[in-house]
Amino acid sequence: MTAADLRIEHLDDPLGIGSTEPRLSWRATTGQAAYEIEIRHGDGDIATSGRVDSTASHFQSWPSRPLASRETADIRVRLWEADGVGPTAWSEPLRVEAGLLASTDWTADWVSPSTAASHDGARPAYLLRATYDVVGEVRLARIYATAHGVFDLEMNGCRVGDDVLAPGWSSYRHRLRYRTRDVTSVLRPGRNAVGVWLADGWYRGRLGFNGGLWDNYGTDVAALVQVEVEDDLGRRTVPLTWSWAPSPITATGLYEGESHDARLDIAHWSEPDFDDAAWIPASILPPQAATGALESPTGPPVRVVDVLTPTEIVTRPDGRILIDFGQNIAGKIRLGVAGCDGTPIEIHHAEVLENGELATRPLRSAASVDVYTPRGDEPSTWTPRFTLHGFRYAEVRGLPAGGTLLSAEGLVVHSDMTRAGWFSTSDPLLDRFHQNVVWSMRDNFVDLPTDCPQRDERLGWSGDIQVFAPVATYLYDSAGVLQNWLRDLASEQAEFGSVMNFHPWIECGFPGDPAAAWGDAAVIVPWELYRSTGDVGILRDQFESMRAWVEQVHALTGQTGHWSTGFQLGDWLDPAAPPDRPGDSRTDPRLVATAYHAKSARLAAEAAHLIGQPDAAADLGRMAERAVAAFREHYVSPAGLVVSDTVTALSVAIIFDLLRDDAQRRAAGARLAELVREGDHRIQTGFVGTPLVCDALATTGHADTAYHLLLQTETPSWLFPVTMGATTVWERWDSLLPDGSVNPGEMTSFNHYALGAVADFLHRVVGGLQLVEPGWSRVRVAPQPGGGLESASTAHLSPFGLIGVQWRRADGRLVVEVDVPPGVTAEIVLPSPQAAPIEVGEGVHRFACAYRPADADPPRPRRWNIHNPEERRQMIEAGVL
Ligand code: RAM
Repeated sequence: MTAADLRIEHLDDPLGIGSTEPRLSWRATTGQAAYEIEIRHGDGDIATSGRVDSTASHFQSWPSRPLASRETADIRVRLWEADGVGPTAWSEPLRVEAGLLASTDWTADWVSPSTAASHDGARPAYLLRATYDVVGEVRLARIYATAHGVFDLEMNGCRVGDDVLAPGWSSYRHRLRYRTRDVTSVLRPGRNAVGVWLADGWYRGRLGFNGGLWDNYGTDVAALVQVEVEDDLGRRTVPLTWSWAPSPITATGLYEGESHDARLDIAHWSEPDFDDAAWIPASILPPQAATGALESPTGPPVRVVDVLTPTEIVTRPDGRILIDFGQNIAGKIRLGVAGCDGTPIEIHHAEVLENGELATRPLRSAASVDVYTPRGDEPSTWTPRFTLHGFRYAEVRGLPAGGTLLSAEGLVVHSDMTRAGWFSTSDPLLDRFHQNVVWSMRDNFVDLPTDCPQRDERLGWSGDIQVFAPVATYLYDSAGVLQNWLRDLASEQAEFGSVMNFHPWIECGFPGDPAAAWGDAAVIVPWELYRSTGDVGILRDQFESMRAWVEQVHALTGQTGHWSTGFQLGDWLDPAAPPDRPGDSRTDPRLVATAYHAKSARLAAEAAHLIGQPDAAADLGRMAERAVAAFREHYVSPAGLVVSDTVTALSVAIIFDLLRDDAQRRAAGARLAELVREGDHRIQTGFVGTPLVCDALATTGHADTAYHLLLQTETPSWLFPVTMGATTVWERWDSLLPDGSVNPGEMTSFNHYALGAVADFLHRVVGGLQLVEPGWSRVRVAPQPGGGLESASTAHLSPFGLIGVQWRRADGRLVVEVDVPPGVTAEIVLPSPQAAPIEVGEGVHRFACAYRPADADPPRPRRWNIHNPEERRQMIEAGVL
């Protein structure tokens, strides 16, 4: 037995951390009864926790003095087993190093090549360079860097780090993240050079819809780069004098795309002996131009995490080359060309084709066109540096006669999170749907959780992540990314006096009014993070924000609990709403608002209780009671019918536990099943009802109806897009209409994760893996097979290790296999009335029970599955394709 996978906070990178007393986690490879943590400080000081009799192995407090800025420490852990065996050998040490923790640690200047720019289109990127001397041997070198804009670093001609679009997007008025890099091995005795590529990015580039806004955070682009070395003169910050020059990137914007003229490339520009006599001195920004607090990141950087090769390349008669990457991604293309003559080559992007051409209308004003001008005819490879597109197809235009496309790759770009959740079944359509959910999450976790990655939007919409959070935390270790976003939410909530409908907030014409389901992200996202990680610290950090939101809504209800006035987004994108009025749902938005108020007040009360604030818990608890009473008074009939009489209204009442008793629940469940059947098992819900309906059916005894809805392939349904060739989750149920044309709505994305929130049902009910104790120390394995599925499996990489469940049907029996890591207890509840619940611990366990599918309805005719080669062939034969 050992302590493995030592970790601090929610970080994968222990260099440049932002906390002085980071909490420690590890995984015990067998049962742990006690532990000891040892901290060996860089100056030789050693502290230990002593033996602590505890099975806890996550977020344990720092047992030593606080770290100072730049200080290193080696952490080791050893364990004792339950029967007194121990201590084990010490774990491998984890070296942590603090970043710059106080604003006074920053002595470098903010330097800028451009303090104002015109608004007539995407602006260029700039190069900045400086040199410095190192005396004697270099023992250590660090760069601490960030920017107003987006930046890449170079040192002595080498790229430093592999992050993309650093420092990412945060609410820069409040918080700006910096990165710490170890450059010890890059430095040489004598003269060294540091270089920066710098462009507008989110800071100064165009953001938002309705034409968007420029200069959102300032009119400048600037870099803050502090280089510290330890050489024969000791540890010191080297003085840097910066100059700048225009870069070969003549225009670049996140929405617009990037233009790079390789004839303007400057060889060796970040090397020490480069002649920069013609470069222009950079301006030094006055101290008041600096943005909000400089912070170390809470999560991983954005990187190129995958490289796709095309599934098809077609050259058209007019010379345009259409490339299909077979997968809708957030990213960029990497091209290899040769035989060119200095003519610009354009690369256009789109998520789908319409009549064989790129469908670019859904991009709205995000042109997404890159332009690469090679130097000449020698082979060259290029990828844009500071832009990002949401695309599956790219079209290369303008390759000159004699030019050759040597290669084309799709670079997948997003926050480099660890994968943590898997799901598959015997049904290829359902599996492809789940893969689409995973892809939509990846494509929309480019530093912050966004609605979409392609059009002139890509904003941190709170409602979308609120409904998707349980899936996001299951599929990936997304705590670091979401913690960062929640800090922005809390800062801006304090600034504006309300949770906004997206964060970071920009004023591009959308109402900033509080709206249910969107503002409730302030409570529900931290709550879901707490559940998935077991980290009460997240609740502690976010509690003021959680409470402020609930109190704000309580005041809006006039202390009645009934939220009946003001702006609401309601059950957004109900399929019954006309394409140009996505908020016109069948469900009363006041019902949705009151239900969410009850849910958030209850969760906030529980959070208050968990962090030891009993008075706040009592207050919030009273608000919750009032909201529940108001919901019942206004929307629930004594017999259990729910006003609006819609799928969403009933689902909300059942899942948010707003009904009075079992009789009401039974009646609501029966009515819900009836509505779903009357609706021909097609979707009747928007953002609010969609994540809930299957659960609401299953928990009231209508799992068969849930399966029919889940496996429906006619539109609107989850699987209709799959049959149409979708590789991500669409914003609308029919973003592509059945005839293959693009939905006329001006808001038509092919990559929104919100409606994929039903994947939570797939993991918990179809796969059968349910979290019982926050942090996964206790789970319930309770698969509910159905829908004709022969088998299903799901797995989650919990803080204790991988938990897996798989089941299959065989000869009238159901066989369930469960994989339980040390530290986790699993209750097994087989879907058979005879089977009593069983409790198991670590190990691989196998169970079986008699099982006959209860599904009485005849199997439904299905649409073609474009992903299945055989069905694809049949489609071609039938003239469908
Ligand atoms: C759209 C977004 C998002 C949704 C809002 C209300 O513009 O794409 O998905 O949350 O509207």
